Amino acid sequence: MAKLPVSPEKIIEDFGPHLNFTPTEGYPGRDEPDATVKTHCCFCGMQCGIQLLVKNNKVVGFEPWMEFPFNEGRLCPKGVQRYLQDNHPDRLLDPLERVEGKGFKPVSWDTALDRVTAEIQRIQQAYGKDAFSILSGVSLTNEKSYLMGKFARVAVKTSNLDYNGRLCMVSAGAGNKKAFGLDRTSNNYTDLAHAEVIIVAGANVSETFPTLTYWIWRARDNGAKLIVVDPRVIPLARTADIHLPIKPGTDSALYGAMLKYLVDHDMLDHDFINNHTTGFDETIAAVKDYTLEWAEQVTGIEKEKIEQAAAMWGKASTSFLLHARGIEHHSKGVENVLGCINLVLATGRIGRPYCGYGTITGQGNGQGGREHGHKCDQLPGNRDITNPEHRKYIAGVWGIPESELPGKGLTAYELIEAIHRGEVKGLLSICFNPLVSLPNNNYVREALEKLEFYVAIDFFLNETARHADIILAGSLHEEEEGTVTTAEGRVVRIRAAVSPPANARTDTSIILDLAARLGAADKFTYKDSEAIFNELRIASKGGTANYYGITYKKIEDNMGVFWPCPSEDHPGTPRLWEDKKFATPDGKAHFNPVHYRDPGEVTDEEYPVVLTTGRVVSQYLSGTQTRRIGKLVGLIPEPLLEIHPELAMKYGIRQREMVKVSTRRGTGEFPANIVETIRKDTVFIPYHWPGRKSANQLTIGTLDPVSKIPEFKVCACKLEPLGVISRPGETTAFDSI
Ligand SMILES: Nc1nc2c(c(=O)[nH]1)N[C@H]1C(S)=C(S)[C@@H](COP(=O)(O)OP(=O)(O)OC[C@H]3O[C@@H](n4cnc5c(=O)[nH]c(N)nc54)[C@H](O)[C@@H]3O)O[C@H]1N2
Ligand SMILES: Nc1nc2c(c(=O)[nH]1)N[C@H]1C(S)=C(S)[C@@H](COP(=O)(O)OP(=O)(O)OC[C@H]3O[C@@H](n4cnc5c(=O)[nH]c(N)nc54)[C@H](O)[C@@H]3O)O[C@H]1N2
Ligand code: SF4
Ligand SMILES: [Mo]
Repeated sequence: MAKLPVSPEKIIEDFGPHLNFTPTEGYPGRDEPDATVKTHCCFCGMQCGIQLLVKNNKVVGFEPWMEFPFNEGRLCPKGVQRYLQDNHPDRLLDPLERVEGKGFKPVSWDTALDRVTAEIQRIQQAYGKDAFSILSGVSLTNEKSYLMGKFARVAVKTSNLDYNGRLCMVSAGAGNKKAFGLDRTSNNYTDLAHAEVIIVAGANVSETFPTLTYWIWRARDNGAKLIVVDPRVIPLARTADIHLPIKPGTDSALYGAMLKYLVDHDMLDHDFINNHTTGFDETIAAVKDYTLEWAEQVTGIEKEKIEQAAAMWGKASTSFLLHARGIEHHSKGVENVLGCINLVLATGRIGRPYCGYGTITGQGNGQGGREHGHKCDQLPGNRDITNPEHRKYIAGVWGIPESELPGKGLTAYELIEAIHRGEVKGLLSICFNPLVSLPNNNYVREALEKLEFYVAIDFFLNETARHADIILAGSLHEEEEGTVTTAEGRVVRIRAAVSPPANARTDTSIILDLAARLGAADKFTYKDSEAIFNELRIASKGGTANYYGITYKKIEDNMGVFWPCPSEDHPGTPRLWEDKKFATPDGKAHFNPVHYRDPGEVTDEEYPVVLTTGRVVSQYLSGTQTRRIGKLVGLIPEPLLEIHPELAMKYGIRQREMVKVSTRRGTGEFPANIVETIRKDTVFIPYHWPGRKSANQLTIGTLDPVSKIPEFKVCACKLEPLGVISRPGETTAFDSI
């Protein structure tokens, strides 16, 4: 049975070499590169600066970019291997067409794009404009995100466009807009270094944002106290002052009880509450019965620990509260987020140096991509598609009558439901692998089989694209110019280090070509990515996510610019609300009452164990990219079922024994990893694998009523040992779906 490593040395042993990468002169045997290109990692929202080494139009290696202010050269295991996805033998080099029963054959771009155009037109003529849908993704740059929003509304003229951020940041986005009127982390991460108390709730920072750990360690060096809320003793929790091992799905009870403690002990910033907020009285009324005893019973955390955490938070003079998907992937994700924000507002620790709050954005361009219009309810600048003023402004920028701008469409999982109902008949996906990433994926597969036409744009043949009629060979991050916005809100430059190989094309040129074929050429006349960005600047002007003052040159000169940046002479805004003028209509920050309620599915006699899902350090999302990089596969070749020794003993499960895990949606088989670092009533499975290794065979499609995020973090399961010990390597990471 695995022992709990406790010493900081152990953590450094586990993750240190990757966190403190030392620049090298070059690799033995590597030719002198033709060029060194300063750009950013293609993976998570940290968007670490990196230099790619280029030889003969191929990325052949990397060097740290020591000057980039956030990561100062540090990279994680994915960052140091990311260059290996370039030149991969699986790279799509031609458009492909399905040959029924025989797989795919390469076709010319004209054949592929003509077929896509004809199918969009056929489906829309037969069933209406909204019968053709689009799913997009936020590994795409700001330029491409903006382009997809405009393409859907102006060229395809459908309201049914949504994106993979719907599985990621939307609960935080909705909570942030309700409370602050604006959706961005309040301070840049260097402010963490001087916070007295840091709460990290539902974020496995050491594995999912490894380079951010550095700033938490800086704070620890300066004496900061650390509180971690997670059902598992994640690496960050091993050295925390307080670890709150919460029962999945009960966060809002914890934050409610902590708020009541602050009120009962008058640990409040009355001046801030009175002058800069609304809704305090209703909010404390909602938690009046949330005693420590009640919270202990609901959350499974000892009441003394809750009390200690509340007191530690209440006494601090500076603090940072960070959360990620652990509290957001819930049918009450927005309520959990609001519960955290209430703690921040009650103590008035926002809009000041070293006092911050924020969700840690997940995907590479999760921040910028959620601002510029490929959400079904949103227009660029984080405008609202149902607001007449916002519609009028964007219709003006796009040169169409407002009446022609489609309205609000369906969210990602609701689109799958609409396909089942026969209302949606066609799909274009770009940068999204829903068959692996959406919950209840047997149901998703059935939907894909019902589509009359499906086209995917990707550089690898992902599991969903295997169901496509046409696949368009698109481009990698390092093959197009553009910008992304980091989790801090810093807009940075992505450089085209190389051009797409063989007959692959840039995503942008594919979309522009399709727009022209659909008869909208005059609305899509950009000569390059910078021209798209310059239109985005105008479209975002006056919105809450205001990029108007940001130019490519300004980004390059400053290694990034923080939005909001309303004019070209404005320096950008690393720290928000220092003037205490929040972005809400009344200029105040809003408390929101949160009443505790249960998750969508709770355990019972038949399904007695809580199942939660998430990530491991070496794999990224649906794994399309990282399951193709040998060294990353080698680190963690397959998903393991994390289970506590007592629970394992109850079922007679042995280390590495295959365990059948069943829920009301499906069944999977996973080798057990018996660890003391997880609650005794909960099991954890990472979700990066497809087919019978997929955690999403098991998860539930319950959605948050406001954000429509799926409840990936909690459902009920049962366990059955299969009597077979798994030997790593016997099963492959590419089992098809
Ligand atoms: N290595 C790696 N890094 C990544 C990614 C990746 O795929 N791989 N993806 C990126 C993206 S898009 C995202 S969104 C982020 C996600 O980053 P995180 O949110 O940090 O990742 P997860 O593993 O999904 O979940 C975080 C933690 O939530 C805990 N948890 C589960 N249920 C609950 C609950 O009910 N309450 C609380 N408080 N905690 C709970 C889990 O035990 C887990 O440790 O990571 C980004 N970085
Ligand atoms: N059970 C469970 N499920 C989850 C989660 C969980 O915690 N648990 N987390 C959810 C979260 S937070 C997220 S963000 C989603 C992510 O889910 P997805 O968005 O489906 O995951 P990706 O692997 O990013 O899929 C993106 C696809 O885009 C392609 N791609 C990447 N960059 C580009 C590009 O620049 N151009 C083009 N054309 N294609 C590109 C990749 O090759 C890949 O095939 O998964 C969600 N699903
Ligand atoms: S922390 Fe994120 S952005 Fe930085 S190297 Fe790792 S995956 Fe890339
Ligand atoms: Mo995400």
